[in-house]
Amino acid sequence: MKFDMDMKLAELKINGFVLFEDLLPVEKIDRMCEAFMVLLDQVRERETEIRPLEEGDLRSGKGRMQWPNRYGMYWPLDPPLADPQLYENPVILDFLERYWGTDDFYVSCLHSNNPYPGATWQPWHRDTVLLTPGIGNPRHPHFGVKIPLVDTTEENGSFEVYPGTQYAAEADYEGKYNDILTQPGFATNTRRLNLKRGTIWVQDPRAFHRGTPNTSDHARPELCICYSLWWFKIAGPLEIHRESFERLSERGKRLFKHAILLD
Ligand SMILES: O=C(O)CCC(=O)C(=O)O
Repeated sequence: MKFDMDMKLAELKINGFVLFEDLLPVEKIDRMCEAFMVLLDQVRERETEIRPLEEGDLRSGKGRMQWPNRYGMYWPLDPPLADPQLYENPVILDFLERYWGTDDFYVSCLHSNNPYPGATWQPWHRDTVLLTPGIGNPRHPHFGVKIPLVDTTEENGSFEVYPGTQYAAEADYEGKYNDILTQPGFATNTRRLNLKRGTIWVQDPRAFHRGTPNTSDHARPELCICYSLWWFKIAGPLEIHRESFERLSERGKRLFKHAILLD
């Protein structure tokens, strides 16, 4: 599969997100979705109240309700999700290497965002603190690589992003973006990411975004693999099973070098 990488880099730098369509076979995604939904449904049955942190065992679903009918879950690097086409995808690794100018980066989370029917609007937010107040930093050290497990639509709660806002760096606005953007008459220019499964997309976590209502009859599961430059640390744990680590390629082992190994 050929992509114009210079153009893709420009899209990420200018828009704060970039899509790589038809990167994964749909049949593979469907198999992953089936296995993933078993865990996610267990989390949904168990977690009936909003919680601040994911709870539970990776093998039976480590997750939480984060917003009404919207669940976050860490996923295990076990078959069929332990697939190098996800975490060691040559197109995505090549892309990140070009963006950062180094291959010294690692996987810092295996998480997922999953609105079920009944999920409502999230507030506009960014997923990171402002590292450089007053300066739109041209190189962010951390990205979310996202893999929708179903086609995402206006009905099932496709992701909404406000392109270009990754460079907004006004310290006084930080934490107040939802209030600012939802004022009557405030001019916005936003985009819904209605995606075919098989797409992998890269999200600059600084760009303003929000989850949208799921009015369909099915969940909208989406995997997130975080990649961080060697010096950047995030708060959440990255846990994988020791046998999953041992099955990894040399590159895979370098990518997961900071993972906590569970016996
Ligand atoms: O995946 C989505 O629809 C939005 C998720 C999100 O932005 C979040 O939970 O912080």
